[in-house]
Amino acid sequence: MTASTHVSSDERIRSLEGHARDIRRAIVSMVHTAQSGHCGGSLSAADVVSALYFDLMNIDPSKPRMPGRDRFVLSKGHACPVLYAALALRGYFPVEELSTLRKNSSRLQGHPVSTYLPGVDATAGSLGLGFAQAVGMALEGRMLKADYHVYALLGDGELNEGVVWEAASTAAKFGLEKLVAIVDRNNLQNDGKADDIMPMEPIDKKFEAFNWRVLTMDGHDMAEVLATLEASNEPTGRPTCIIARTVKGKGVSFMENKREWHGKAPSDDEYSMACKDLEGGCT
Ligand SMILES: Cc1ncc(C[n+]2csc(CCOP(=O)(O)OP(=O)(O)O)c2C)c(N)n1
Ligand SMILES: [Mg+2]
Repeated sequence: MTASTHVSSDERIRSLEGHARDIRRAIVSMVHTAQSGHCGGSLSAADVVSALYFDLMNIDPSKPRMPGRDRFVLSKGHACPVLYAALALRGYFPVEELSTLRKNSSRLQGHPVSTYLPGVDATAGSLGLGFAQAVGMALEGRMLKADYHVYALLGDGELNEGVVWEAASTAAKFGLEKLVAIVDRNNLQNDGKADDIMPMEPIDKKFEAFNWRVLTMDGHDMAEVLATLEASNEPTGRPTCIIARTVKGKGVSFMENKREWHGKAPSDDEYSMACKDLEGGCT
């Protein structure tokens, strides 16, 4: 990481690692039940989402629209299993409802819809547009002199979208220092390696050239995740981009770094194998 704050206690870290494991189990379980959905990019984001929802964000599941709450925008909306899992486990809605993923009339559609489910701050799925909404939320916060932070999680393939860079310019122009963009740098998108489809490096230099502060972290090292997210809240007059180095499919050995697990559901046998990998079994 390129900035440091205090070192978190072991207890705090172990607890968040436990929540991340629960989130991963719920992801694989709901996609298996639905026989449809996105495991890879959900699993790569589980540690970051655990740290935000179970520690850092100022939120209250009993008041999902609390005006001063921190906002989380899952701009890579296809990875909604990670968001649904975190929201259910955090108490926004019953965990049993996770089994309705992608079913007709369910509140848990294949991409998140803010008017359907408490806790979903932005409707997203068309890549790039969630991030633009996050910039708008942070601009509103600045105009209202509010204290809340806006965290937007983007995929590395998502960075191909031109609107990302329009939104990044806007955020820098208005000095949106409470905006934190987290890039899930898992090196894959749906059709192959992110850098083969459209090379985006140097991502850090690109954001810096757009007048953002840039931090980097190992997105699966909870101590580093916590310290970097905390550092992102230091006021600098500029928005912050965190590049999280991650592994697509993290936690399920046969899904890790495999393009085909971008949007595929596990069979019954594969589900059993995944449960063995995810210590403690699946529900
Ligand atoms: C505007 C737009 N174009 C194309 C798609 C189809 N699509 C869904 S996921 C995806 C790949 C995303 O890759 P990445 O951002 O790296 O996500 P992750 O690896 O975290 O799953 C694409 C192209 C989309 N959802 N929106
Ligand atoms: Mg990716």
